[in-house]
Amino acid sequence: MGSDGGHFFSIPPDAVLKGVVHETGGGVYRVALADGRLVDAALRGRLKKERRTGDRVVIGDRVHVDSTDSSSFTIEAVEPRETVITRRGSGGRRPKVLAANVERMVVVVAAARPEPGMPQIDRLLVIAESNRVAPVLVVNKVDLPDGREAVAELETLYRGIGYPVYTTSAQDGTGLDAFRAVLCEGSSALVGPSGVGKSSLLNAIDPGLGLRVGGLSERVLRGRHTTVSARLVPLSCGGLVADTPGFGEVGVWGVRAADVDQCFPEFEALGVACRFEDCVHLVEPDCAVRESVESGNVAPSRYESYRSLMKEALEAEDRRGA
Ligand SMILES: Nc1nc2c(ncn2[C@@H]2O[C@H](COP(=O)(O)OP(=O)(O)O)[C@@H](O)[C@H]2O)c(=O)[nH]1
Ligand SMILES: [Mg+2]
Ligand SMILES: [Zn+2]
Repeated sequence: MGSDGGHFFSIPPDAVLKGVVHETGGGVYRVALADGRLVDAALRGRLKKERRTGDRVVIGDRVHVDSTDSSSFTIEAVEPRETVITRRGSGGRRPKVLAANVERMVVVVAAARPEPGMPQIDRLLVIAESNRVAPVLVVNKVDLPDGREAVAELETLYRGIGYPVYTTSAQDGTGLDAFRAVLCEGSSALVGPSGVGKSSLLNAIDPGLGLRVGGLSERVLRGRHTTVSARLVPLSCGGLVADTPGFGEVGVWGVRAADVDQCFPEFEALGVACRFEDCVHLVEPDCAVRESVESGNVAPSRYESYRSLMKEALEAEDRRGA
């Protein structure tokens, strides 16, 4: 299951400044130092090498910074990560770590415009489950009358499984107090398709942020800083929110076929009841999961998501000859 496989660098004794990476892009790392300063740092050579082999320094990383003079900073070491959010990179052969040390993943969809897609929600929830980051579902734009059915359906399905579901409208303020309380606690990664209102929600919760809404993304509008990949936005209430782009094609990384069912909590509850202990719930006789789909206790959309992820995991294992 998702782990970052020994991400540890020895810490030199003369590195005195500690901080958290808030923004990355173009080889520059913006670090919020423990003393309150926000500085731009470069990577020490051997970390650069690590970076080329795919294990990048990402937002949320806790780093040790050395300062040769008061205006030039170098990241000397990265502390072991408590959590990572990893997805499959483009091409599908490599993992892409989006953020480190984030406590929860907030999956944001819209009640309508754009219409919510359950396969996409399920994939994002599986990314959270497999990385052991607490999942939260937000259904925004509940002010839209054409989204009413979808809101009821999503609430019933995902609350039934046990996920926390928040219904919000950045437009009329519905549900914002409850959602604010979530974001103000610790650190969260906000993920979901573009246009669902992620920036609008952050602005509504913290008007001081002034994030761009609609159309062009922050990244495009910031012109020459187009390589900015992600950033951590500090809220005035104390929470940290990772604004992560690149969740268009949602690929899951690092879940073995035999473990996919562990990312579906409602199957886990039934798992012991299958006839075979190693049942993967596809064609086996006396499978409690398939029987629960038949009897209506497991949603067909969830089982479809499971089958689709199983297919991908099995194909990936075939490619690697596992
Ligand atoms: N009706 C309605 N529109 C919203 C709501 N939240 C955002 N929008 C609109 O949806 C569009 C996309 O919003 P944006 O915050 O940029 O979405 P993002 O791409 O997820 O960051 C904008 O036109 C917003 O004005 C909402 O709660 N209700
Ligand atoms: Mg946005
Ligand atoms: Zn089974």
